[in-house]
Amino acid sequence: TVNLTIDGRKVTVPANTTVLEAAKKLKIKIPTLCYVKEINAIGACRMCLVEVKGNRSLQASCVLPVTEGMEIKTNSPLVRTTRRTVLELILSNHNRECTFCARNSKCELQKLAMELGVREISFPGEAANQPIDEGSPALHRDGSKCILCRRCVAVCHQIQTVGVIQATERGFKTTIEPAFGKSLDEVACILCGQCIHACPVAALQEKDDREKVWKALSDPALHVVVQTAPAVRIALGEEFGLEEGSPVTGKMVAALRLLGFHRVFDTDFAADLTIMEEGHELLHRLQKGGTLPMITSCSPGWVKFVEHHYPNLLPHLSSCKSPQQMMGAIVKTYYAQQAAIDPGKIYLVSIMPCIAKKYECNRPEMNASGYQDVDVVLTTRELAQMIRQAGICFTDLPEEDFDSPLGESTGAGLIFGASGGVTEAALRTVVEIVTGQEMETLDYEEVRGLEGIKESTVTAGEQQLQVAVAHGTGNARKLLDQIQKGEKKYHFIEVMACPGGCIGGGGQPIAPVGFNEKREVLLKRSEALYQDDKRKKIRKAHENEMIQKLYRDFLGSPNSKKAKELLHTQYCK
Ligand code: HC1
Ligand code: SF4
Repeated sequence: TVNLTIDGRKVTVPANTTVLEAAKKLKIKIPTLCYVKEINAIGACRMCLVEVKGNRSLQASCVLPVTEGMEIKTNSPLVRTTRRTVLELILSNHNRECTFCARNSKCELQKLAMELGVREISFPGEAANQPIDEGSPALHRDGSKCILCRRCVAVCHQIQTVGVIQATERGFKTTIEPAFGKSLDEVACILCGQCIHACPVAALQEKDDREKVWKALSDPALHVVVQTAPAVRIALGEEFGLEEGSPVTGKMVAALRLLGFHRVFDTDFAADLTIMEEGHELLHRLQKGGTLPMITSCSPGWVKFVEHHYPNLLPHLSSCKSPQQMMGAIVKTYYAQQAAIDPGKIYLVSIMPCIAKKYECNRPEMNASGYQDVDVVLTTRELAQMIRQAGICFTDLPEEDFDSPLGESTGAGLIFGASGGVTEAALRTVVEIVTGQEMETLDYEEVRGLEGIKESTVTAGEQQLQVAVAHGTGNARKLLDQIQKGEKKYHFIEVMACPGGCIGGGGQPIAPVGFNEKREVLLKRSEALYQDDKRKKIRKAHENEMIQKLYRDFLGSPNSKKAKELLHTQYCK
């Protein structure tokens, strides 16, 4: 251990600790912008400067290791003036349209300017002319707001191992962008949106689609239907000041009705349907010697990752569409028939925790109903914005239920939102089909939690099923590489592109940066899903009566010709 003094207080920390982390132990807050523990300790923004006794220049505390007897000052006149100057320099080159910025009141730069008491900027200077990139189907990248902290670069390279953004040029011309100044749609970006969560400002955002939805809602010719993903209901409350992991399902449904949606359906229903299709697909592959392991296909960022980076593994992906797209195909066929509504007049909006869903709904093959199956996707954040805009007092709303029939769901569909949930939901159905017996326990603890790669062996009759779960494409890459080298053999693999699964999706309320802090939030959100699952009367997809009715009245059986046409898809290299 090492003993040092910070602001006159003694502290003992393990060797290799940085001064920044040592100060945290004393609850002394040193401001940072570029720092993310473990993945981005680069001392680039200089906000964390401190005075070190015996040293003439100030040092960046995020990269300064502690030494025995060190004496640090974090709040001396020199530190205060210098930090303010550094912040003013950053601000002088930042597009300061705070009043109408998407991150207004949730911006780390704005907060720091407030905390350090900046009232004017002494360097009006010339602002670098940074471009706006609107080429991406789901992301909006505004270089004029970028503060060059490189947190997005760290996440894209190190956590997601996609690596499509980096610093180009030098000095005043430095820009964070894809190579050769390309647009994000010209490189292999998977649209996971994890860079949005990393960004302290609003240089990265989802494409704003709210106006399309307002327009549809005020069009008397349209029947406007909405579906909500499993992970939205346990995060939306955060946008209204509720604690992380507060389930707000009933209030969310009430808010959607107040916004004017004619029907409020639940993507959980479609997740149950996915289990029926995907479970039978797995059984078929097991029995007929099909391609194994079968890998889940409901996360569009993950599908895009395989298409770009592992095209030879595409036959492993389940041919099932994602629940969001299955819902689209069912709304514009079955529901349209039942409700006697022209499917051409149905406008289907999805509320998703995901950025890549905006791209998925526009994939050209996603029109099995004869229409675009899902018309537009809003993120959890965009929905919250619409609720605020409509003047709805969210926390005071009563609890309301989803509409029938496509609002009926089970615990299986619900837990899709957390990493491991699809696997657990699939096992609850597949094992029962194979054994023909009710299972004793429905909880597969081994596939829950935030471990990067989870494995389990499950007995299904005579068969031992080897399953694996990965979340975040960096973890998935490790798993795929082991499979390609023949080091690992599995029957079923679940991958979600975002760390934590959909609960950590790029469209969710902005969570704190730093992996421990974020981990806490993800754990609370997933706990909320598992608690809700426990409370559900029905927890197995095949026991969903509305799903049974859908097969009886419309689809026939799982993987029938009609089900294949409407609910399955193919991928492109
Ligand atoms: Fe997901 Fe899914 S779980 S992909 O994370 O399979 O977005 O929540 O809606 O489609 O159900 C997202 C969540 C979501 C689909 C389902
Ligand atoms: Fe990288 Fe994902 Fe951001 Fe694309 S969306 S730049 S893949 S982090």
